[in-house]
Amino acid sequence: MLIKRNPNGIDIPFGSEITPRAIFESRRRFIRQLAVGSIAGGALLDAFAQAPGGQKLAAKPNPGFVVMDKPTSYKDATTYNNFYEFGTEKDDPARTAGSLRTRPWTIAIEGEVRKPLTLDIDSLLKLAPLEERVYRLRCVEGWSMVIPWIGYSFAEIIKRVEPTGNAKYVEFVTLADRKQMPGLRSPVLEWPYVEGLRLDEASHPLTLLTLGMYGEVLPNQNGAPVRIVVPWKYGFKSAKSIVRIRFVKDQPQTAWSISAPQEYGFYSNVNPNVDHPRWSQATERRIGEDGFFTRKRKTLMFNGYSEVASLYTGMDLKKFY
Ligand SMILES: Nc1nc2c(c(=O)[nH]1)N[C@H]1C(S)=C(S)[C@@H](COP(=O)(O)O)O[C@H]1N2
Ligand SMILES: [Mo]
Repeated sequence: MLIKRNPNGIDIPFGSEITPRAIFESRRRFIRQLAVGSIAGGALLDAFAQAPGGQKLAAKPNPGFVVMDKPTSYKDATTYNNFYEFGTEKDDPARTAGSLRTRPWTIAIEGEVRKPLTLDIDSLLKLAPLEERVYRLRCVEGWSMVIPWIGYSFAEIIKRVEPTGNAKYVEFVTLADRKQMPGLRSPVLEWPYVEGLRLDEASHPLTLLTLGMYGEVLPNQNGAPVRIVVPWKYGFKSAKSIVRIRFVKDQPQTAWSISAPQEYGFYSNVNPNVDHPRWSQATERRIGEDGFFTRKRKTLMFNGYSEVASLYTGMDLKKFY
């Protein structure tokens, strides 16, 4: 992965200052509106305004899973993407992912489970109540976004398939179809794109089985019709357009760690104190904040999701990067 530095890169420290009252107040208003479910009247309005009438997807806002940062605009979130199956430039997926057929779509959930499941997308949509959650997404390249996702905890799936005692990890496998995905012609990664989590990470309530964003079904370039979102890890752990989920005994070989094991570890927790071998991870550029006085934000430990820290007690996070 290449890193592009903000050409305006004026470093203004963020996060250490006292939050200005006006911002604080508007954040509180935002939370209150989420809590009462009047999402269209909230601060998300800006972000939603540009959504071009994709298929609507109703979901109940879950105020327990909402970051207070202003959501990224729909336009930025759908035109600045990493989805190498559709090309390696940020604007490639928006241009080329129209060829992805998202229906019919089945997802097989198998491996070390008592009750394997093969579900079509409609069954997946009905498996558990859909929630709206606003998460930060931090790419390993040094930029971030804030996205209102729709889905439910992956734990809902785990509950239903009943993992056996041998299940220690979960592997997520993306579709790999040369007819639909022009990027597969390039050997930039080994296909299919595979990602993985430890079973306890996959079971954490933050881990979101994701079916929509901004009030609609997922756009193709964002991983339609179903992806995973793991907000405390670098974005590449959040595999898109998943066709197979396997519960396994051994730690999965993942696409990025096969391509560059010294650079992309299995864990890949967001961590400002562990630099990528080729760049610092201490700060990030929030997409959409590109004014002359752009302020670089401080990257937060676990991307701000400190509740996951107990998953890693006793582990050296420099070693298990
Ligand atoms: N199948 C697949 N999933 C993927 C990728 C990819 O190339 N292929 N890129 C990852 C990376 S590097 C990031 S940062 C996020 C970007 O998600 P977004 O485009 O929805 O913001 O998707 C992740 N999931
Ligand atoms: Mo990324």
